[in-house]
Amino acid sequence: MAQELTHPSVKDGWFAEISDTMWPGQAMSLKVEKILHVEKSKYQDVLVFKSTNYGNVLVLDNCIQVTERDEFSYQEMITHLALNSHPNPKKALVIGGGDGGVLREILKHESIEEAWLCDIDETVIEVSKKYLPEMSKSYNDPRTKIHIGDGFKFLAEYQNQFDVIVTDSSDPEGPAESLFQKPYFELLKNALTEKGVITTQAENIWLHMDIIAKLKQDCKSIFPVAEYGYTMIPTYPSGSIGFMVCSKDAQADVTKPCRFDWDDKFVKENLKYYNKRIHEASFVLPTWADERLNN
Ligand code: SPM
Repeated sequence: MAQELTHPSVKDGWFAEISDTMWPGQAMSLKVEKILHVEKSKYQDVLVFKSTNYGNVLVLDNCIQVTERDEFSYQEMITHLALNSHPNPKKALVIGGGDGGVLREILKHESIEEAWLCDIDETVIEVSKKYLPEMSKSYNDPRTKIHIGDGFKFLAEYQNQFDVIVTDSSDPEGPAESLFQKPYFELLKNALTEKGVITTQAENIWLHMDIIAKLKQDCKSIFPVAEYGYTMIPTYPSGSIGFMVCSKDAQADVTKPCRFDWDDKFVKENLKYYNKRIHEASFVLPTWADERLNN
């Protein structure tokens, strides 16, 4: 009989997400039904487990990346806030995002001719294909192009190429730290076409205001338009996560969709979180956060 898998973050049938630096003194716990996969990839610790109430869960370096139950909130918002802020996106790129969820969302836009994904860790892609089939289904789409490698290096080779770039990174400690710094945003800008738009995951207002304020300041010094919006998601620390949305077009107002090509039937069948009203509402911040970020 195969031996049951174990992992140091799972004790007495519960997974606990502990980080003394990113969310000190608090931890998200999920009840584990079965550990499905444990691996040290070339870059990180990879864990997949079946939870009792949130479906399959992908954890990298002890941080929850996605659960099958609430992933749509993050993937739809990080993608459609950017794509619907561009007048006619044809070529899009995801940096990170190996689970395939952002790719799936990009391909919901009919105008998209090519959707590129650059992730450094092939193991994440392979594990997602096996345990997160609904997220990774777009790897079979003929418009998808995959590059395994470092996002920073990949971007440096492209100029004026992509209409939209989504950075679906992990948190700014360890390997993803450089993806929160100014030189990375310079590269993003150079890789964009004339009216290009980017989004990047931008952490939580309750926990990471200093990181977000610095990010916004840096983005503002590079892009004429940079706005912070957020979404609700129960399994990320403190229940929400933000996005920085930037445009190269000084006339763009990314807080409102500049187009919305889907009819009601498409929305009902394909979108569970994003809609026109939530696009606008996601940029309305609580007073204390608004004062810090927008004044
Ligand atoms: N495609 C989804 C991948 C998620 N990318 C990482 C988001 C990081 C969120 N920070 C908090 C993570 C702690 N659970």
